[in-house]
Amino acid sequence: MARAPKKNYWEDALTIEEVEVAPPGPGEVRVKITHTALCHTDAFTLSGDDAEGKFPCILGHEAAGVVESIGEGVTHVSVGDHVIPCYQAECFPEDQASDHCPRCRGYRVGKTNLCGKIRPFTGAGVMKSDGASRFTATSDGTKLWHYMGTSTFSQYTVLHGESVAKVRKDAPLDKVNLLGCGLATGWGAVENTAAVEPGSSCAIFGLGTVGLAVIEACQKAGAKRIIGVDVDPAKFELAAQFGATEFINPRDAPDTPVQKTIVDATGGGVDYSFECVGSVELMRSALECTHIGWGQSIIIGVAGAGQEISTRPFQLVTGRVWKGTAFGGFKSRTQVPELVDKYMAGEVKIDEYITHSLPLSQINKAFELMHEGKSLRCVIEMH
Ligand code: NAD
Ligand code: AHE
Ligand code: ZN
Repeated sequence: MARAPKKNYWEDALTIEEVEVAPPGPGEVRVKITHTALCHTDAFTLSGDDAEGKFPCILGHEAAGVVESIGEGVTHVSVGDHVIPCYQAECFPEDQASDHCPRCRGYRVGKTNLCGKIRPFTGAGVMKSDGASRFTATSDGTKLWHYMGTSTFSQYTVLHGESVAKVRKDAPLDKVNLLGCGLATGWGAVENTAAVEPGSSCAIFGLGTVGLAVIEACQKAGAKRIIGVDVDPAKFELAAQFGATEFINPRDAPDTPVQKTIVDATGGGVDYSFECVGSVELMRSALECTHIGWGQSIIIGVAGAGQEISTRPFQLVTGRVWKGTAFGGFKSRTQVPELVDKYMAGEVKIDEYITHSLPLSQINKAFELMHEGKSLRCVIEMH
């Protein structure tokens, strides 16, 4: 449990406490979480940088598990189904048919994967049916906020039905949990948001799990040059295994802006760049290292409350495009099961992103490893 924000999130990150998890309300699903991983966003929120962070709460959003019980009206999953919680919910066809919310029109025609039905409630840390939390700390009766509509750092959690993707039972839950965030995001940023074409040049800023997933997808898309940028050179060897063709450590040339280094090395700039760190300064570099006239830069990293991006408008006037992506543009409930199929068919990597596996009792160790840059994904065994 995250009782309060901590700037130094890696120092005794969470308390491990007994929590009462209420039965699912109408349209809700209670899930036994078998495995969850840490994503950088959990640390970001714990650090207090998240404008939407609410405490005390139960963090976690990259998980898999088994349906334990369902609330009234739930028909798309049954007890015993294997599922992946999805922080980007996806409403049901009947919602879209009736223009349930102002976003439905764009959602139906594929202009966005951001479903507006559940998002206000996941942002507020409560369930839609009654505006309340399902978590209570046993020790002192404190109500705990939900996080991202998932709260997977709990052995049981309650989800909106719209946030529950049913997956095939032969898929290993200790692997496919990574599809709940980082991998889907990186792959989708390349395939859906940028739509990288064969022969392209790409620069990836930040070679953590998300950045490596971007590299994997760039290689699959046929990109010819894949430039990995990181301040930790230990990441370069790994990035090469995922498909990066060359590397830049901005600290090697502290007096030269990294965008200049890339523009010079590529005869004018890359076709596509991806920011996978969450630094507004790097977001500017990522935009400005793309080619005049057509370069596209995709923001994936999440920046702290109050921070803003800037560039000379001339960068955009002259044809560069700034885009962002949430969950890689995938519609979650329907497309996550397709990603599971791809993994089972050997078309995408997952195992290679899992560097550590720890029991729930050692979850704070996972935050330390992340802070030290020693892990990609650390999977927590929840039972
Ligand atoms: P991570 O901690 O595993 O990786 C971050 C990488 O960035 C590390 O390799 C680190 O060495 C590198 N780095 C740090 N500062 C740098 C700098 N100044 N220049 C170059 N490299 C630098 O994180 P992750 O889990 O891969 O997540 C990456 C970012 O993506 C985070 O901001 C996270 O919150 C965000 N995210 C966004 C979405 C989305 O849907 N938009 C989904 C998942 C994660
Ligand atoms: N709450 C933050 C923004 C956090 C954010 O942008 N989250 C990403 C997912 S990070 C997953 O690891 C996202 O998908 N955002 C879109 C959404 O609907 O949440 C803030 O700045 O307030
Ligand atoms: Zn995440």
